[in-house]
Amino acid sequence: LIRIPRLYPIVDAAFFAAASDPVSAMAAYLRALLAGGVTLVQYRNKTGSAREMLAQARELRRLMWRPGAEPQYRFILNDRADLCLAADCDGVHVGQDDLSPHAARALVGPDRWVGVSTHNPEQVQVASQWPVDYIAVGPVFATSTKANPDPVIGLEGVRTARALTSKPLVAIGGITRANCRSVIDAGADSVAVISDLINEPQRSVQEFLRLLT
Ligand code: TZP
Ligand code: MG
Repeated sequence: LIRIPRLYPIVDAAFFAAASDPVSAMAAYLRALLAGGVTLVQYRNKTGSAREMLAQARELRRLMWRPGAEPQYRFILNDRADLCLAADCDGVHVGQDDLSPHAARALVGPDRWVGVSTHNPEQVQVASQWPVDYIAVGPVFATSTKANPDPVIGLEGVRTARALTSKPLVAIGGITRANCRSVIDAGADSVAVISDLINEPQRSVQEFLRLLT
């Protein structure tokens, strides 16, 4: 069983698309997250080409490179196990429509992390039997970050998921500094956050970490 940090920020390329140099903007953002104390990050890009995604992942991955650091720093790629290998990331996060966790595991090997998104108790139960390092559940609260989100599961959905698996549980969707404590108290091991870190990333990370530890 892995040990997962309490805060799991996601760098979503969509929030940086309007910048004159999106890669530099994302790099500055990632540096600020790291300065705040983050050790686990996911890179998400729902619109870029594979080529673009690989180039950006490589660039950001470099900033997470902390050999020998304890706890280990990990850079996880959303959706694409193939690009996870190509950019030598530390893991891949797959959804219900990406490569199956089994196929992702076969590609990335035993040491990298494989995470999976689930949206209801049945999916949690099934994922619990899969070769994944953690299970994400959500959306916990309403979110405008994800296109066509599944129905909100609420804190009750987190409690239900907790009862169904002993794997590390990551909660996602609409999680903010105002509600993150309740999500951990409902049984999540970690909270994945996109929008509530965007303004003042370093300071926001520090506030999250203070609330969650
Ligand atoms: N999956 C479920 S909700 C979500 C994803 C990727 C978006 C989370 O973003 P935010 O801004 O933290 O609600
Ligand atoms: Mg996906």
